[in-house]
Amino acid sequence: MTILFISDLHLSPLRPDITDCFIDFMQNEAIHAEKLYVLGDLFEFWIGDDDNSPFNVSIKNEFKALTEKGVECYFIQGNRDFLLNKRFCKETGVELLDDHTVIELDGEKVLIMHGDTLCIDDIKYQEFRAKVHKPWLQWVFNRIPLFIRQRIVKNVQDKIKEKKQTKTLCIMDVTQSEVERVMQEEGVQRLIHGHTHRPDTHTFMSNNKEMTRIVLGDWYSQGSILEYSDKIYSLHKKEFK
Ligand code: LP5
Ligand code: MN
Repeated sequence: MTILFISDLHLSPLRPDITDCFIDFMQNEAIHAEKLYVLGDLFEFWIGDDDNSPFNVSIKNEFKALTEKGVECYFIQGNRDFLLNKRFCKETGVELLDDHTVIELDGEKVLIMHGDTLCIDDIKYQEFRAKVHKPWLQWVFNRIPLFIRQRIVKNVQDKIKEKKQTKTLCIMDVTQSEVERVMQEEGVQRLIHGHTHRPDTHTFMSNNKEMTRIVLGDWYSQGSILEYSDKIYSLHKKEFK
């Protein structure tokens, strides 16, 4: 049994190297897996399920091909594709999961999430997140013509870019007390997430229990995949061709 986890690919037509690596991964690695979990930020930005650009259609086709071959695919929204929703899933056979989802692997409960909600010291981001997750705002946004949505996103992105550059790396990492709180609340000793782009495996003690937090890597300069096979987790890179 092989289960794969990926996140933070930030796919866009501007980065054909990432896209090629992703397609190679889907067609030659994921196809042999039992399940594929995408833990958010698959896309650089997802503007809405009605954006059927040739690029988006080509990515959807990769998922469709996989699910039709019997590979179960699951998706958790990231901070860049929080507008990816039911229609994408219907078109591809992918199942949308809640941001905090507990799965069971060989009898062990494992919490999976994107990871942005763990960065609670990044107060400005958390305020921004709360705003863009308001269902009424998303409802309104989804009904604005596509080309206007694209302009809005571009404007907000430009505004945010300046603000992000003033933040410290520490503020943009997870807050350890929040990690422990969430893991205790969900009753798990293993957590897998992305978002921070700092691939690693952290082990620590909390309430006299050994906890493990596995962080997935981004795909900016190579692919990054977590594989669970024969009860072993391994984080590996996939070179761009
Ligand atoms: O992904 P990464 O690592 O680059 O940065 C994230 C945080 N940034 C984001 C922003 C998104 O990438 C881009 C979003 C464009 C949104 C368009 C919105 C359209 C409206 C939709 C309505 C339903 O997620 C970054 C974190 C970093 O992770 C690490 O955790 O720090 O957060 C920021 O930089 C955000 C700023 O701190 C807050 C800026 C507030 C700007 C307010 C603009 C007005 C928004 C109005 C929304 C309606
Ligand atoms: Mn993210």
